[in-house]
Amino acid sequence: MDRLTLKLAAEALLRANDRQGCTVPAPALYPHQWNWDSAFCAIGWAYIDPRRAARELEMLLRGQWENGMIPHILFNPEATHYEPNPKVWQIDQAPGRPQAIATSSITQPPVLATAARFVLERSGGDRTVEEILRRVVVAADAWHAWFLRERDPLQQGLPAIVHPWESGLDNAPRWDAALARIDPGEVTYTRKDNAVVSSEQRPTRFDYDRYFFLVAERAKLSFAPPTPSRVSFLVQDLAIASILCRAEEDLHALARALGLEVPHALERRAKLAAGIASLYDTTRGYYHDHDLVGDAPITVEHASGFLPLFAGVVPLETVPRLVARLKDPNKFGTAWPVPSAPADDPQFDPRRYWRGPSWINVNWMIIEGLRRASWRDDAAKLTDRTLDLVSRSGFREYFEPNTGEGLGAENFSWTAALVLDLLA
Ligand code: 9WN
Repeated sequence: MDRLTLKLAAEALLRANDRQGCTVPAPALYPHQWNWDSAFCAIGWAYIDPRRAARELEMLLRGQWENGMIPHILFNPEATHYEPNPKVWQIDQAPGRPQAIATSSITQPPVLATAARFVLERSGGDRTVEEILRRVVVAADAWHAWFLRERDPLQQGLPAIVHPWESGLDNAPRWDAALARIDPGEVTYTRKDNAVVSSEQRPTRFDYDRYFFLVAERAKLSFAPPTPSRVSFLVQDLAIASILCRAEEDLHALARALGLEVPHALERRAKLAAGIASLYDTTRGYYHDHDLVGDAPITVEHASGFLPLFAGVVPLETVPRLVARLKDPNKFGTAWPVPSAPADDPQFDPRRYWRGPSWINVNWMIIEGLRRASWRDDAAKLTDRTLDLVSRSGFREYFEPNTGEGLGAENFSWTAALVLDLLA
């Protein structure tokens, strides 16, 4: 596909996946509204129709809980081909849940404010867009505050996740040891994903047993803020910290541009930046996560380790070390970039979801991070290679990093949306 055909096809895909203002990630596999997917989609929509882009973000606000959390899934009652379905989340008794829409009880990486700033900057002063984004500022401010109020039990500027699904990078090897500690017992559940995508490309039964166990645990604990002694899984997630840190900066800029105040955004950003700095391992030369239940660093490497670049918090002297890992053929320098796990990791599985395949949203955040760090040539090369990958294999969910083969769902929305930005 040449670049113009790619652009037209990406636009057509977003239109085809539009469900009255929200873009489903992939109609056959994911028929609801997902949190960070919508933010990435808004970035693509900004090139087609900024009002539609703003609407995508506004649709996410329908799911906000009273405590500020914006959940990872907002359910479409007409779609029944995804599990877990709304009942499994048992949120009917949850304090402060939204009344008008069923949602999951967990969150996802907060890309919302970053996407909103992006949309504003491409909206040409459109009043309707500005009006919607003012509401987004208020909602994002409450959500960001929630992360540091309810999800940072040790007050270290490091938000913790209670479920691998919250990371958005679900079955990344970095969660294996923390999950292995959990004995889920007999969990009964239905899976529908394996009917759409080959099971060798999806999380395993080991993962799903624990995913469903942890969903039930949230309800059992009345959705209370987690502490390491009360929950089975609680991990300080470097990627969330990085994305949130970046989002605070974007929220601050967005609010100012709209004549609003978000007095705590930069303060929160500083706390997060300090938290992220504490996760850099000078001996190994990369950033990592921290397991709060096991009280130990998680030294398993992952592409998420580059996201402090996206936050713009990597010290100048550390950037070359990260870039060297990105280019090393034994680590992240595979034929088709960027593998989610390093090629020399014993857990590296080039066809299985977040354990090896390349994902376009991760590439996009790394490209943005490299640009920020003024590594323009590498950012440009990664952009070209990413576009070549999609031109060759289509708008797939993820890609085999050695062969470039498209894997996972077809017609995947954020792949199309972010291609529109990479082409611009
Ligand atoms: C669970 C929708 C979502 C993405 C996640 C991706 C995948 C869901 C699943 O799909 O997760 O949330 O059922 O596997 O891992 O990042 O938001 O595209």
